[in-house]
Amino acid sequence: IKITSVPTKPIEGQKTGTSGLRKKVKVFMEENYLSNWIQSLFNSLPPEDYKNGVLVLGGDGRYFNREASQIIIKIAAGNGVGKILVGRDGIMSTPAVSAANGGFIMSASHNPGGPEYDWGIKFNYNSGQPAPESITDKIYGNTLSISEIKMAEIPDVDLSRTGVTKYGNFTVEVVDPVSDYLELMESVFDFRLIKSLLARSDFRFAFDAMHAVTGAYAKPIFVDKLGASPDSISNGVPLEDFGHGHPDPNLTYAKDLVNTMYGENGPDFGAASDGDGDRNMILGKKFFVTPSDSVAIIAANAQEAIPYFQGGPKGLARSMPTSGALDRVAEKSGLKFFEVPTGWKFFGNLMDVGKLSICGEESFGTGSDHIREKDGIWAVLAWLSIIAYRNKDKKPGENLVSVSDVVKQHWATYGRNFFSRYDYEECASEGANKMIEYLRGLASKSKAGEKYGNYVLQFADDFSYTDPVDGSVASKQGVRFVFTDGSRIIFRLSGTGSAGATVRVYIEQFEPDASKHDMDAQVALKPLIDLALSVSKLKDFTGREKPTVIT
Ligand code: VG1
Ligand code: CO
Repeated sequence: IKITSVPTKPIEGQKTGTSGLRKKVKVFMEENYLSNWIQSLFNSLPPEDYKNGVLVLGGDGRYFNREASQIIIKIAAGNGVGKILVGRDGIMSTPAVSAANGGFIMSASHNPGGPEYDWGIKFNYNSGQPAPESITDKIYGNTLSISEIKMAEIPDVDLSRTGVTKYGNFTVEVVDPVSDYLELMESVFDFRLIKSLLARSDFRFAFDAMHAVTGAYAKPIFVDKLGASPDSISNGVPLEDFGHGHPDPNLTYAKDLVNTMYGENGPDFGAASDGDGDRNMILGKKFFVTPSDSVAIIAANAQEAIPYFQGGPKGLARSMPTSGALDRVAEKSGLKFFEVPTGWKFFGNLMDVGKLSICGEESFGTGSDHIREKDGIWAVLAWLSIIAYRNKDKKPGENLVSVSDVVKQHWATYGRNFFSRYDYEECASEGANKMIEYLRGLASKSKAGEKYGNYVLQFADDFSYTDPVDGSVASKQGVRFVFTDGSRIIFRLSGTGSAGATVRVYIEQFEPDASKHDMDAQVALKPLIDLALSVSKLKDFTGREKPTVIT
């Protein structure tokens, strides 16, 4: 094939955040913006990593993915990649790309899409894990010195039909995005067990794909394979603008599902996933499972309910701001436990060396070492497995063990970690940065034993993590104030936004007393939330009275 060298100039600001590069789509559509980043990526990898190799290309179906697919394919061919595996119509979820050993994912995840909104790209490599900072830093460096893009002169590839097309030494294969992933799920879970639950007339299931990528997976997996009724799937067709929605599965943005689950005579089990299919929200009848509880409960029940874990999980891990519910499971079952910075890329190394099986983040991310990304559908199947296992001997007419029963029993055994996150989206960057600097200063001067309202400080710091496998250090990962009763308040800035700064405040308090477990989290945490707001002077720094999203 003929390769053209396209001259280009560096473009500012192409630094990847917590999970890939994210900007307004208009920015990505500017001349050479996407091409520069893709070429810089190839410039950052040793040629033997990709020359004549296979890369996967997936995406969540958002606006601009069609054009972007063609650009990425041509640059990959221009740099000597041997083969590109593309999901039909450019659709393949983040977990499915990770399962296929990695490549590119065209998605800004939970950020909205469409001509006025966001676009993004993630790069996963080796065992399918998100590129570590050592690589993303190199890519950023190369975006500042790039001068040419290597483009193969091939026609646009028809992505609407599966099949193989060859251009000289370069091959494009358009694949069904579901089949391999479904096979993996069948090897992890007992599908017959789940099927028996979904077949019951006294159990109703609801899944909201939010017009995002899991729309392509929900019908083949839940309906065709597992026998759920077709009308249990809502918003099941991926759309370029997610039907004007914000594909973020939480109590604010997954409103329709929340209303259904909290309405009269609602389903027994509800779930939703985000833009690229790596997040999940789990709901019971009039009941919300916090993601921090969800991962702890999956970990505590995995061995009996999920065949993949029949030898017991190897180790457990969570991101730093995620509640300590998982810590208690690890402690009780004597499992190795790790606390890593926010973002899935920190789990992969631990999995690769066999120290970690189940992990999660408070941000609706749950997963295991079956792949190297968080996995929304996996989490739903894990919960269905737990509910199915608990009810497998129940006769028709007997009361089923519900989602809320499972959670409440867990709290009774382990205690409850009340948890909430306040997000202040699109704040002015200057004020937000100043607030974090102020808190950093405060934390470094603070001493154990100091009084903060009714709380006594155990320690305060800016979280830093040394990877036990490769020794790499990630610093400035969030300012935390940890009190002697285990309560925590944590502050960090989001690394996934496309405009201004998003301040995240995480609040957690442990409650061993079962008589208090039914309290509303917002009520139970009120004193600690007030303390967090006053300690940080958040109102003064950001001018914000109220958070944009509470989870
Ligand atoms: C957020 C979450 C983080 C998650 C990341 C990617 O990052 O807090 O836990 O891993 O999004 O999620 P930040 O920096 O905005 O807080 V997603 O579904 O890309 O893919
Ligand atoms: Co996502």
